[in-house]
Amino acid sequence: MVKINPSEITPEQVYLSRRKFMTGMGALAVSSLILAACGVPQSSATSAPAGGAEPTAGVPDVTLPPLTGSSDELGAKLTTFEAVTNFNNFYEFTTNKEGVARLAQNFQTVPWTVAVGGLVQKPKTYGLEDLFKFTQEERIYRLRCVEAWSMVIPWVGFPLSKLLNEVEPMAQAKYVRFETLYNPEEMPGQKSSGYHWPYVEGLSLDEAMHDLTILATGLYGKLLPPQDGAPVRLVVPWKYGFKSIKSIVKIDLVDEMPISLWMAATPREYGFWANVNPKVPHPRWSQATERRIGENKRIDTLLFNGYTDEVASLYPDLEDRKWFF
Ligand SMILES: Nc1nc2c(c(=O)[nH]1)N[C@H]1C(S)=C(S)[C@@H](COP(=O)(O)O)O[C@H]1N2
Ligand SMILES: [Mo]
Repeated sequence: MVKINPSEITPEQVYLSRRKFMTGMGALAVSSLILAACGVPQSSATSAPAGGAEPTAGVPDVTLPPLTGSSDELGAKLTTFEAVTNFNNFYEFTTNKEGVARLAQNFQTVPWTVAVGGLVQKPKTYGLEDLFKFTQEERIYRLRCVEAWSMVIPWVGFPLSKLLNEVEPMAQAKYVRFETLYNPEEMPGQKSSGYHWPYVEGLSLDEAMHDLTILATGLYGKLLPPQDGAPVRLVVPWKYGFKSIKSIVKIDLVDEMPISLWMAATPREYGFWANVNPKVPHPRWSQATERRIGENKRIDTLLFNGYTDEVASLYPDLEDRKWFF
């Protein structure tokens, strides 16, 4: 088992102890969450209190897989937990990457629901406890931001395909549309009129069903901190980071290509597909190289962010620029 320094759990303790529901069963379930996040086996903390109170809605009782890896499959070492949780893009809070963690620290992510609907046979609203019924696994992925920096992040989550199979997409469903929470009271960036809130992203159904596409619930063996998209966010490692939408409340199966927040804001710069390609520059800068956060040297950007073997079959004609921007 990985040894975890007590100071490392502080962010979750702070973030969880603030929850307004922390009374009765809620408090018990949350303390078991903290134990789970520390990789400590759960025992009495999970048992129901005398009196048979109803479990507080939305409070998951989970054991996350502890961190096992130290590098990606190409040998690149993990970006530090410190950097992954203090250098963020989450425009709902601020466009200042170093300021997101502080502004997001009170963000209420429990209870939470994700409404899955549209062109499906069995629409379902998932509470957190439902999301944690899917087996949670560690996935170490490169995250390549369109701004030409990157990280190597040990996510915890599960393939989106498992959830989509449960709701049974209809034959007419061709795309999946994702939406972030809209709540300007908690997310001050949403008071700015510069963007069409809420944040929206989309994938083709084939992309959404690909095994590399996950819904992440944690990183570094712990629950996601708010700044990284708690309680559940998408991770699509072969696309630019902006596709990996955070703090999802709605997933719809649709027949037309969704218009993402970035397509609506700057269509000339941000297309739907947004697959990483070093040879297709952003209109304002090159995508040939990137800076790994925590390192000084620039490294070459890889086609599909290094996942070509896994995903090339999704894109029949790789010479077609439409896949990239
Ligand atoms: N809702 C929402 N999701 C979002 C963003 C955002 O501003 N809002 N930023 C995106 C961008 S540009 C990137 S690079 C990644 C950053 O994820 P991280 O902060 O966890 O590294 O989140 C993506 N998901
Ligand atoms: Mo990004």
